[in-house]
Amino acid sequence: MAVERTLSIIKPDAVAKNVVGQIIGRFEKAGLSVIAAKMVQLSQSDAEGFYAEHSARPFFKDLVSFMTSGPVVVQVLEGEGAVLKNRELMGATNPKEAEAGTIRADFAESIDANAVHGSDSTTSAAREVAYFFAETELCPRA
Ligand code: RTP
Ligand code: MG
Repeated sequence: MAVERTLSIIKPDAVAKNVVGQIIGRFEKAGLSVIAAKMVQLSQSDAEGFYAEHSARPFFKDLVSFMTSGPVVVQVLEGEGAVLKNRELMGATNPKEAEAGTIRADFAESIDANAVHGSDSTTSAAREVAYFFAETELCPRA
């Protein structure tokens, strides 16, 4: 399987719950490596630009409001099949539907406060990584 990069965000609810380390531990146990990381408070325009694909959706306002409600941890994860592997570790968008043992099943509260974001394709990952990090800020392992 090809080595990929994916953009992960630990959302404000999980930062507030103090489970950043536990979530990163799950990535590492699954063979993903953190190759860039920062904690940031997103502005409204940061969040709107990041989730631009959802701008016409009814939940967009709530999504932007939630993502700007507190600091987040933005990371680039690298590893074999990183995009799908991260999505599997995260679980379904709605924590009520997330498989047992996934990050959202264990740490998320609701479909809005759902603990983590992960790129949904290698194309999205390339855009999302570049949205937050300059190439010189990445420290590749592979
Ligand atoms: P994310 O982008 O945050 O990783 O989440 P996802 O791929 O699992 O879900 P996506 O469809 O991309 O939606 C982005 C975020 O919008 C909120 N959402 N609310 N009320 C709703 O029906 C609804 N649908 C999506 C969620 O917080 C989701 O994470
Ligand atoms: Mg998504």
